[in-house]
Amino acid sequence: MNQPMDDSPGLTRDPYTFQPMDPTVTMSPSANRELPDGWPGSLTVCVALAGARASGKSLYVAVLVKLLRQLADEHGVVMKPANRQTKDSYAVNYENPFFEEMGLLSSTPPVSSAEAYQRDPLIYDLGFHVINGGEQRKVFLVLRDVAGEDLESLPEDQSVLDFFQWAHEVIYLFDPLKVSEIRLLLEGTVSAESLGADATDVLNNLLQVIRPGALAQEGRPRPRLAVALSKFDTLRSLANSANEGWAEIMGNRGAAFNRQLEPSYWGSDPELLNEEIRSMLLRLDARTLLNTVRQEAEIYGMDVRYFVNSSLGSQPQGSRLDRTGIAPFRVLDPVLWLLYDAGIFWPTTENHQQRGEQWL
Ligand SMILES: Nc1nc2c(ncn2[C@@H]2O[C@H](COP(=O)(O)OP(=O)(O)OP(=O)(O)O)[C@@H](O)[C@H]2O)c(=O)[nH]1
Ligand SMILES: [Mg+2]
Repeated sequence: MNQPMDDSPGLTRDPYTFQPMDPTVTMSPSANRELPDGWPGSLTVCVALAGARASGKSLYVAVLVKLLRQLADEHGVVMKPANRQTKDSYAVNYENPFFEEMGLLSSTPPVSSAEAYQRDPLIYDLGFHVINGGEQRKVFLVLRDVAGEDLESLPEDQSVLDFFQWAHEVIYLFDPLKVSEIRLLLEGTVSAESLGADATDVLNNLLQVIRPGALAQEGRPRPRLAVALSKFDTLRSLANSANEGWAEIMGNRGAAFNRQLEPSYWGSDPELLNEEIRSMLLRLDARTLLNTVRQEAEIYGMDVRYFVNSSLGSQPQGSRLDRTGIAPFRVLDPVLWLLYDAGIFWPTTENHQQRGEQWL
C-alpha cells in the first residue's frame, strides 16, 4: 500500500501479542522488552502454527526457517534472527537436534510449564522490501510455535493463546491419519500409530480461541487460515499401494499435490492445489473437517486455503531421520500465500500492485 507511515496503523505489531502497537516506540508494550533494531515503522508479519500433538508443527518450523533463508538468498536479501533469543532458541530447540544430530524433536512443552520456550516467538529480519508497490519498509517475520497439548485441551487461562486472534495467518497442520474418516479408510495400508487428538476436535478448539464470529462482529480482521495436510509423504507412498483407488489418485503425476514447481505457489498453482485438496478431502470423506471450516470459519469471513506438505519427505526411521536426508515438499506455500500478497519475494518483476487481495 502506498501510504505514508503515520497513515498505516497496524503495520507494526507487538511480536509477543501480535497486536498493533505504536509504531514509534522501541519497547514491546506487553512484554516491556526491547524490540529488535529497526522495529519502529516496520511491517511485522505474524504467523502462528496450530495443530494436535505430533501433527508436525515444530519440524515444520525447523525446515521452514531454512527454506525461507534460501529463498531470501535467491532474492539477494539476508534473512537473519532479529535478536539473540531467536538465534539461541532456533539453534537449541530446532536446528541442533534436527539438522545436526539428525534426530526428531521433543514434544513442545505446554505453555504453563517453565520450559515453554515457545512463549518467546522466533523473530526474523527479512530486510527492506517494497510493500505492495509502495514504499520500502523493513519487514520482520514472527513465527509462533505452539504445544499441541495446549490446543488439545485448552489451558485454564485461555488468554495466553490470544495471539491467534491477531495473527495474519494461522497454519493449521493436521496428520491425515488423525482425521477419523481417513484413518478408517487407510487402515492396514499405512501405520496409524501416533499421538495426538482428532484433527476436527483440535480445529474446533482453535476456532474457539480465535472466535471468528466475535471478531467479525467487532469489525476486527480475521486471521487467514491455511489448512494443511502434513506428513504428506505418507499419503504419497500410497501411489505404490495395492489399494487400486489410492494408487490411482496418488499416482497422478500431473496433479498439483504431486509436484513442486519453481517458482513455488505461483500462477495457477495455488488455485489448482486448493481445489485438488478440497476434493481429496471430500474423497477421503473428511466431511466433518470441511464442514467445520465452512461453518465456523469461512462463514465469518476467514480466508481459508487448503495445502499439503511434508517437512521430511519420507517416514523417519524410529527416532532418527532417514539416512538419505530430508526432502521437504511444499513447506513454503502457506507463508508464500501471505508474503506474495504483500508484494514480498515475488518471482517476477511485474507490477506488484497487480497482485491479489491485500491483507495489510
Ligand atoms: N512421515 C512424516 N512424519 C513426520 C513429518 N513431520 C513430522 N513427522 C512425525 O511427527 C512427529 C512429531 O513432529 P513434531 O514436529 O515434533 O510435532 P508437533 O506438532 O510439534 O508436536 P507437539 O510439539 O507435541 O505439539 C515427528 O517426530 C515425526 O515422527 C513428515 O513430514 N513426514
Ligand atoms: Mg512441537
